[in-house]
Amino acid sequence: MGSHSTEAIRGVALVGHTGSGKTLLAEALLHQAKAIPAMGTIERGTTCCDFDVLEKEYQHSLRAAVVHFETDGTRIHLVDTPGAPDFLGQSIGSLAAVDTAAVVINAQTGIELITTRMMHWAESLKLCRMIVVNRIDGEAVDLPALVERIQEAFGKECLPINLPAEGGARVVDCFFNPSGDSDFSSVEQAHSALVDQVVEVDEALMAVYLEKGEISPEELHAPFEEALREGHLIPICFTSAKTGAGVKELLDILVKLAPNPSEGNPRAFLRGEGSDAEEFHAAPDPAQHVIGHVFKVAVDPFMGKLSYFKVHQGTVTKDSQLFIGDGRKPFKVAHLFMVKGKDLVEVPEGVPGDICAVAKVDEIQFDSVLHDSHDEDHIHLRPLEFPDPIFGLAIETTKRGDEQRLWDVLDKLSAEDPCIEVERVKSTNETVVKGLGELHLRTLLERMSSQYKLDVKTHPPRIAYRETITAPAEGHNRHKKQTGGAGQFGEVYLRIQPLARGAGFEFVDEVKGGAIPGQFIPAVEKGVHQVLESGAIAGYPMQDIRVTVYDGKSHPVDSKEIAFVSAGRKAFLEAVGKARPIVLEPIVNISVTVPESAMGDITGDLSSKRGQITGTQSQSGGMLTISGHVPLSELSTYQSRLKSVTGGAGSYSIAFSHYEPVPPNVQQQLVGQFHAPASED
Ligand SMILES: Nc1nc2c(ncn2[C@@H]2O[C@H](COP(=O)(O)OP(=O)(O)OP(=O)(O)O)[C@@H](O)[C@H]2O)c(=O)[nH]1
Ligand SMILES: [Mg+2]
Repeated sequence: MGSHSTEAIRGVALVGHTGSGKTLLAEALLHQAKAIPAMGTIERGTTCCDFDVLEKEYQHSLRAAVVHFETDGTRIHLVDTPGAPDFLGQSIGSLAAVDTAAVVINAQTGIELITTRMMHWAESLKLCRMIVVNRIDGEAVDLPALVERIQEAFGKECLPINLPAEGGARVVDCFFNPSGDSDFSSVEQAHSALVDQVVEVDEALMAVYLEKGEISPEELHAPFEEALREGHLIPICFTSAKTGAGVKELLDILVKLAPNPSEGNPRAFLRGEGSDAEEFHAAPDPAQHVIGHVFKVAVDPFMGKLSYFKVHQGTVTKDSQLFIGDGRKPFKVAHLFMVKGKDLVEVPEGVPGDICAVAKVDEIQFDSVLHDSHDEDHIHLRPLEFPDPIFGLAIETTKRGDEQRLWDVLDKLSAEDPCIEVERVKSTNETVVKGLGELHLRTLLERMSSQYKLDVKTHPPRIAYRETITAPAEGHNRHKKQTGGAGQFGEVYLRIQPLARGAGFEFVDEVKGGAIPGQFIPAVEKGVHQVLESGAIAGYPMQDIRVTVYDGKSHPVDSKEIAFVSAGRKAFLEAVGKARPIVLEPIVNISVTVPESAMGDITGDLSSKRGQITGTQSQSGGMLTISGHVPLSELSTYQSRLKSVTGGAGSYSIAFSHYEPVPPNVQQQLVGQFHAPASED
């Protein structure tokens, strides 16, 4: 592979709803560029990008795949991303590695949930965007209507750059050589709409255009790039990955019009930490220090850890010594690769715009910055916004002794996916894995068993209930034990009162005249804490309580720590029993985005789940976001419920809001299930 200048590199991510044909389109582009001898198919599991065993089985992309190829003296790095909502972590992560987001739309199903979300994500990252309407060979597709809907949803700056002809068997170019007939609006009209839009970014050119009435494609190049950069133009092109219609033209557009890394908007980095951090942009200059950003890590069964990074600045070679983030010790690259699906091709260097990989460097993490000078310590990519992992499963090993391995494997798997979180929940004593949906976690479990041979069982996580009191009360206990020689003696009087929700716990010592000697006060507090942690009525931690110890008695010989711990615990338990204790449950803020037509069903359903609606907001593309709060315990099957109500078009996110008392029947049930631990004295 020859070396390339940055100007001859393109970085493009294929993003969009599942089933729009991104993976097959990548295959068609590779074939068109003669990078593969024949096209594979999704059905036979022979594509370059869906190479993983599970991807072949599911016939869907589950991870981002990178391929590179050369055509017309240009090197194209293409990232094929998963479109299923459960696997968006890697898709969003991939946006950091490219200059162009090609949002692929299925001509038959039109604008879908992930189409809209990807258009917005790409816009917020200031990527140049283009829309590829794929599957135009399908039956009964109404492309003129689809173009109208695209313009309604994403603006008039979405303009066809080519148009389907002969019933979708081929496409005609509307930019370079606008001539011939298309299946719908006139090619000339499409051409002038494009030129009108492009010249709007350049007043001088606009004047020339108005005077001469025509402008050459060469003169349009710079303003075209500017229009793309500013989001003033979003070209629409048409393809069939299956028949090959429009594929050559798409490749041409990528070579001739997609921005090279110095023409796109550079990704924003931050130097420094917290609010002092300063934003800066890497310079796509091969002569400067290296700045690379890791947008994907994967554990390959043969190669070990593979880290994929985009070179944003400088030149990486096999001799480069690179630092990882703020780490002091550099690693030597030794083998530098470019990626083609599952194959790695060793290359001598990577320049700005290249996507490269290094193997077996365990310290590299997703989102690490690689650089070759301590001047570049403390820099990070401006954080990307990922959807919150809200679907949790408690997970445990089936074999005793496997616990540490479970943690190691979870560590590895969560490192590959920014939308997997692993949490040790102390209050429920569970290891909870959280992801974006049921399918997301199912594939994680399958990898655990196939790749790591670890057997686990799962169940829905317990809800983190809390206990508190609603009235002030007093408690007293005298602990007295005489066993043979030395005895145990301690006596405690205390008061408890409820605090504001969320205030936590306060312990006040008001003992006068040494009725309880100072050294035993911590023992009393310890006894109280034992109850706070294990709960008094239903087995959940207690909160929002003030405990004031105000009197007691001690014995010069028999008073011991253990006696005051016990007396403190029992006095507190007695007081709680009189203080009208209740169980609290977590309430979450929820926002549900659904097609407008589903609004009634969704609000009705949330109300039946003890939820409260606080607002609704219209979104583009006929979608609506409904906000409110609802008890977390009511949402255990919400994902599948939402899927069935909206046919898969709905999505939701939740975030903890506050605690509220559970209804009396739930309290009764929780208290009934609780077996208080037997007291040991
Ligand atoms: N008729 C027709 N079928 C297509 C075309 N492109 C893709 N397909 C088929 O559509 C299905 C989905 O294609 P994929 O390439 O896997 O779609 P994807 O966008 O990668 O889907 P995810 O990986 O789930 O996000 C497969 O059965 C493809 O063979 C096309 O242009 N025409
Ligand atoms: Mg795919």
